[in-house]
Amino acid sequence: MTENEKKAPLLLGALSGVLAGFAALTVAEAVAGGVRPQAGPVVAVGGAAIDRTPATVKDWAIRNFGSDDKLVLQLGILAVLALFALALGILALRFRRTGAAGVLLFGVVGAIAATNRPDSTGVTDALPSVVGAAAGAVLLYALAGRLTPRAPAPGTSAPDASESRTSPSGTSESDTSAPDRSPSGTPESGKGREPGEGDGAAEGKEPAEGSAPGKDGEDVQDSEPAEGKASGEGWDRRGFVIVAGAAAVASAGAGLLGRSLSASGGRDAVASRRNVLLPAPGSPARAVPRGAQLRVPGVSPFVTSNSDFYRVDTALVVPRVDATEWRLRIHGAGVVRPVTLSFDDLLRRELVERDITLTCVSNEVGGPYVGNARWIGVRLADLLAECGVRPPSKGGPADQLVARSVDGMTIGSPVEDVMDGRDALLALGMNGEPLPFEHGFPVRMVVPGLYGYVSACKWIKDIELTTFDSYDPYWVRRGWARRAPIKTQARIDTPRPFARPGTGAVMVAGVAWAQHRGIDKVEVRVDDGPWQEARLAAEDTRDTWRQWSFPWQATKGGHTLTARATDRTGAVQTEKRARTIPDGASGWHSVVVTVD
Ligand SMILES: Nc1nc2c(c(=O)[nH]1)N[C@H]1C(S)=C(S)[C@@H](COP(=O)(O)O)O[C@H]1N2
Ligand SMILES: [Mo]
Repeated sequence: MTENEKKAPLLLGALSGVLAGFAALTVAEAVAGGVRPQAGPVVAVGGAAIDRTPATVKDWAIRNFGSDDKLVLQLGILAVLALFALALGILALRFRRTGAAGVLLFGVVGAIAATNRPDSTGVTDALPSVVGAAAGAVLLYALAGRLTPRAPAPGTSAPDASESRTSPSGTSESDTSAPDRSPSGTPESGKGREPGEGDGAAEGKEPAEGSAPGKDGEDVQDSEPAEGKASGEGWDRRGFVIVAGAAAVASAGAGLLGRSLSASGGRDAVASRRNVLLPAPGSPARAVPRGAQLRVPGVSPFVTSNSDFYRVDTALVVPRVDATEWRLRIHGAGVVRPVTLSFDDLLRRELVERDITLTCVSNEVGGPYVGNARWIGVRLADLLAECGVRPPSKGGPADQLVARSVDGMTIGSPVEDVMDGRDALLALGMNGEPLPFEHGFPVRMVVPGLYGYVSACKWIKDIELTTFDSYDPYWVRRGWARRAPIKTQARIDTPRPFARPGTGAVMVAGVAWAQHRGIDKVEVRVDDGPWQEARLAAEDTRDTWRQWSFPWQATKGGHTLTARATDRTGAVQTEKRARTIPDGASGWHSVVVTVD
C-alpha cells in the first residue's frame, strides 16, 4: 500500500510546507504594507519576543550580535518558522486538513502578537497574520492534495486511509467527499496523457464539472481506484509543479508588493522630515576647541557622524512619524498646566544647541555603544517649569519623569536631574540635520550624564510625571536599575586588540567619558608597570567625552595595555568588574598586543 513509487517523497511534502510558509509570510507582509508595517507577523512576534527576552539573554545578544541583534532575531524567527512549515508540509502528506490547520494556528499566534503590541492600533493589526495564514493554509492543502496518492476506494483496508479516518482533525473528510466531486477521473480516462506517470490527473476529470484547475487536485487523492497502485499510479506530478511554481511566483510578487507598500507608507513622514528647517539656535554650542580632536590615527572622531552613531532600541521597524501630525503631551503628578505641543510649537521656542555624549547601559567595558553628537532642541526643564512642575527638592510630588514613545517604549528619568540645570533637551536635530528616523525623528530626549535607557527616549510622544515608587518603565521591569548615571570609563581605541605593532614608538589612544562630571585624568599602564598619565585632548564640555593619547616605547613581546580615567569629582574609575546589568559595566579596559 505504501510503495515508494506511489507516494510523493517526504521532501516534496517539506517543500510544500516551506512554500506555504513563504506564501503566508509574503502575503502577510503585503497586507501589513497596507495596514501597518509593524503589524506584520515577524515584526509582531519579534517584538513580543524582545519584550519577553530575559535581560541576560538580551545582553548576550547585544554583546554577540551588536546592532545586528534584531536581524539575528528575525532570522531566528524565520528559521523556526521554516522548520515548523517543513514539518507541517510532511504532516500534510497524510493529514491535509491538520497540516493546513497548523498553518492557520501560526496565523492566530501572529494575530495575537500583533494586536497585543503596545503600539497596536486595533484589531486591523490582526489582518496581516490572518490573511497570510489563510493563503498559506489553502496553498498547503492544494499542494498536499497533489502529493497524495490516489487513495483506495472507501472501504478498503489500506493503512493510510484508515489512519486518516481516525484522525481527530477530520482529515478523513476528503476521502468521503470524493465521490460527488469527481465521479469520473482516473488518469487512465484522460486523453492523451502518458498514463502511469499520473500527470494526466487534472485532465482526467474534465467532463465532470469543469471545476477550476485549483480544485481538481483535491479530487485526485480521492478518486484513485484501488487498482491504481498496481499500475504504479501516484501523485499528481504535473499539478504539483504547476501549483508550486505559481505559488512561488505569486509569493515573490506579494513580497515585493509588501516591500514597496511599507516603503511608501512612510512617505508623509519622509516628506515632513525633508521639510523641517531648523532655525539657528538662540543658544548655540560653543565651538569645539581645536585641540579636542587629536591627530592620532585610529582614535574615535570627536564628533560621531549620524551614520556611524550606534543604535540601540527595540524597534524592529523604525517608526516613521509625520512631524506635522506629531504631538507631545505633558501631564501627570504636579503638572499644574498640562499641555499638548506640536512640532511647530517647539520650533517657535528658543533652540539650544549642545554637544552631548550618549552612552548605552549595555556597553561593555571597551564597547562601541557610545557616541558624541551636536544636538539641537528645546530645554526640557523650561517646558516643565511652564507646566508648573517643581522638582522634588522644591517640593514637587513627582520624582520620576516617564517618557513614552510612539512604539510603546517607556523610559523613566529622575525629575531632579532633568531640572537641575543640566542641558536636558527635547532634541529635534542631530549634527546639523533633523533627527534621523533611526535616532528618534521627530523628537527625542537627551539628558547629559544618564544612560540612554533612563533618559534618551526616541520617537517621544508623551511625558508623564509620576514617582519611582508607583511606576516601573520598560527596562526596569526587565531587571535594570531605576536610576543609572553613566559610569566613568576610558576606552583604548588604538592599538586594536591583538595588533602586532613594531618595536619603538607606538601611540596608544582612545576616549574617556564621565558625562556631566567631566574627565580630569587618564592613565595608562603597560603590563604590571606603574600608572602613567596620558595626554588629554582639550575638553569640549563636561557632557562630552574626551580623547587621550599616550606615547609608548614598545618592546618586543606580548604586552597588556590598560587605561583608567579619573572624573572631575576626583573619583578614579573602579577596577571592579561589573556586568552591564543592572546599571552599567565597570572595570578597566585593557588590550593585548604582540610587539614584533
Ligand atoms: N523609543 C525608544 N527609545 C529609546 C530606546 C528604545 O528602545 N526605544 N532605547 C534607548 C537606549 S537603551 C539607548 S542607549 C538610546 C540609544 O539611542 P540611539 O539609538 O540614538 O543611539 O536610545 C534610548 N531610547
Ligand atoms: Mo541603552
